[in-house]
Amino acid sequence: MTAIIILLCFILVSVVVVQIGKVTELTAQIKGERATLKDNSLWNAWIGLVFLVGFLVAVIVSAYRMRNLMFGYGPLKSASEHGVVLDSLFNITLFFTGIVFVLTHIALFYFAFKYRYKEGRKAKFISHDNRLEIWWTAIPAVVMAFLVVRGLNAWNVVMADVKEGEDHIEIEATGQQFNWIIRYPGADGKLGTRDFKMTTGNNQLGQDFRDAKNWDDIIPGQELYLPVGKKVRVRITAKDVLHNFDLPHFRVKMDAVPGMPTYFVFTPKMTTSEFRQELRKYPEWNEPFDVADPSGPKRWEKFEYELACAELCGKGHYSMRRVFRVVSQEEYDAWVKTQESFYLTQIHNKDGKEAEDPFWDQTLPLEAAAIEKKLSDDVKSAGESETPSAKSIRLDNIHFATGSANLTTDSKYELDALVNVLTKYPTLNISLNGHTDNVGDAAANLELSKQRAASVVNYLSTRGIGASRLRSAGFGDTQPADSNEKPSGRRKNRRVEFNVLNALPSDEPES
Ligand SMILES: [Cu+2]
Repeated sequence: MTAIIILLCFILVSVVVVQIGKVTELTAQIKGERATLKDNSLWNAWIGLVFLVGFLVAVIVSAYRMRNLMFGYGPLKSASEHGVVLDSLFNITLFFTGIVFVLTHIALFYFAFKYRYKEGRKAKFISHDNRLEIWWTAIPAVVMAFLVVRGLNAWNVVMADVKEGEDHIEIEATGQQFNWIIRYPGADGKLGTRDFKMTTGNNQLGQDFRDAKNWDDIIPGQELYLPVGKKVRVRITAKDVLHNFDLPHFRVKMDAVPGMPTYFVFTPKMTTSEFRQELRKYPEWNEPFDVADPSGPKRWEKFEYELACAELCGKGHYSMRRVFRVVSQEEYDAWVKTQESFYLTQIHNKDGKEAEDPFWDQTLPLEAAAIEKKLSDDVKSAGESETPSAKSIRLDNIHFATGSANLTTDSKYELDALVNVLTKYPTLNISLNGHTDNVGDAAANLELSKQRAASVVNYLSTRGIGASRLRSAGFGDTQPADSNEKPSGRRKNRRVEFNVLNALPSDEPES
């Protein structure tokens, strides 16, 4: 319906324009060409002047009214250190182009007015004027040189990379249709290497897990944090098409180019809550965030620093929005502690990820602390529990050479953790139980499971745990924990468990 009305209006306006044209032609014929031309040019000249004034006033008024929406003005001051340099660069450019903008418009309409048609006036043609040529080449050249030099200076300040050994954090942003994969370096402060040939459905970034720097790398969920006052270097890449890493409040904007890593270094100088307090001073930010809920939170309370993709990379482009929260160093450290390593939680020794895991069925040194914590917690709850199943604790990180009772070297992390737990609870007595899968001869399996349990007991004894506290038993394939049909089930069945034999006194030390 609306479309039909718009179409009708369009047709009617066209008819009116054609009719006005016809009437003008007729009057011209009646009054004579010359007189009409004179009338028309006087009208045009005055309309031009009125337009000039109206236009310039509108430009100034709208810029003034919209100033709080413009970066660098009102509340939207730069939240990063280098942003101030860029904002001043924009201001200086705006100053010079503003002068040119106003002057050329005045000249354009003023000359149209001054040199409107007058009877008997002849046009004067200047074929060449050296003085004019020099002026209108020299002035823009000087202004341009000034702007370009300032721009180059700003570029050198803004794009300066971190120096060798300079304190900073490096994160990585990989653009893909349609989200940003953000990677943090974990406790070692270093991002692991990537190889695009290693990209799989499970390993989206193609992280090379043979590189120990990858082991603790974090790929956080929706929430991203940065510490205030700390230099951040963002490594920027793309997996498919051009994207653009844009943090407007920090004046950070850089293309993410497939096959060509780029970077941006910036230092956030205002936390999210400080920026909110700044916005709070402006009435438009005190309006309700949700118009349907006038008593709900105000706009300033819901403000977040946004990461956008500033490249039209496809139809889901808008959905690449992410939020960065800038907080104090302490809050940032606390957040990092809650984040788990992508490799350890998603790939390492996880069912079905064997192809991606170069350390399959092995335990890594950085797992030791978590293993000990889990063992200690399990023993504590086993000591408190009455149910027999809770008394049995599986040792996930103890491995043997195939078909033998020889412990692999990486088993020491969990064995040492067990030694520490047994030392922590001096009254704790345990029984170690070996189990196998059902591959091969049952009698041989039974024997192997006994030897394996004994080999764990042997290790614990050599580390100073009294023999009276330890028992061992083997059950072969008689007590499977899972089906023996699949490799993953058989893997679960090959195991050493221990049973907590006595209740722990309630005055045992807290962890
Ligand atoms: Cu994009």
